[in-house]
Amino acid sequence: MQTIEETTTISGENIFFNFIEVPFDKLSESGDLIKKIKDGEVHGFVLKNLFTQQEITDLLAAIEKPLEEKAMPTPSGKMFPAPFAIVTNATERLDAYYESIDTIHELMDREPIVQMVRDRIESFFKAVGSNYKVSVPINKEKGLPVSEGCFRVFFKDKGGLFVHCGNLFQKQSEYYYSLLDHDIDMSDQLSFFFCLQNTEVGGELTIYDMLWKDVKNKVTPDENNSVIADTGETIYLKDLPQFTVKPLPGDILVFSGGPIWHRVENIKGDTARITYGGFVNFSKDGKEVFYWS
Ligand SMILES: O=C(O)CCC(=O)C(=O)O
Repeated sequence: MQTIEETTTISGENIFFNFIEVPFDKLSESGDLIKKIKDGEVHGFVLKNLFTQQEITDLLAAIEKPLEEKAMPTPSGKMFPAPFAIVTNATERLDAYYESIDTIHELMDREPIVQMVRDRIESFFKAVGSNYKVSVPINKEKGLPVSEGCFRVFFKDKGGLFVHCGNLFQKQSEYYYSLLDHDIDMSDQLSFFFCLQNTEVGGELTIYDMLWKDVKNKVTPDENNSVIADTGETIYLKDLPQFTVKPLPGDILVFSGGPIWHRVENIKGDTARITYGGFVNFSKDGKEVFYWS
């Protein structure tokens, strides 16, 4: 049986998708959770305490200055390293993306706790899967792996992260995705992130009862109240069944963020919300797992 503390991250009157919480010591009994997400048996899971509170404290201390000095500003906060969204089909954008990746790798060389994030995420994907080969896709243009993850900071009253789904990101970043080597099955990518710091109020991840197969458009990329169904109908988010997920510091969430529309709620507390995450999918033969950001 789950304890009360362990059930507080997924909230709502009706949890209409199969989102579950997994205590860390039950991970090995839970089967191949990422395959279960891909197959639609599970839609998301929060693995509790992938990182200890001490590790999170040390990590926050180690990234404080780099986040101040090296992160890329975004409309609602900042990101480090720069996300793939900056890679439009201009060579200098790809160079900027790689400069930012170099910066975080230099930080990892200096700060073992930041390198630990990279190692832990890799072993996490090995442990949740069925002993897959786990790697980061190679960018064909550069012959180098792309970024393996990204710190995301959201500030108070900047709107959070506007409603989206991973499949929309793929459409918006077609060029970046076209440069990925390997036989990756890009359909319905998964999302992952772990929480380093929650804000006092707000910042939940809202999951909508709305799928890419029915809805593929918004009026503008930063529209945050409505989407446009394939029928042409405007759908208002306030009218949709929805629930929230708020992983606690140290917890990691993996979910079917490719097809399921979701958003990060506006940050209403003074403390910034900080996560680290990226995206995941399988090779076409289903034998390998790739993750990137
Ligand atoms: O890191 C976050 O909180 C944002 C997660 C998200 O929206 C996504 O993975 O698509």
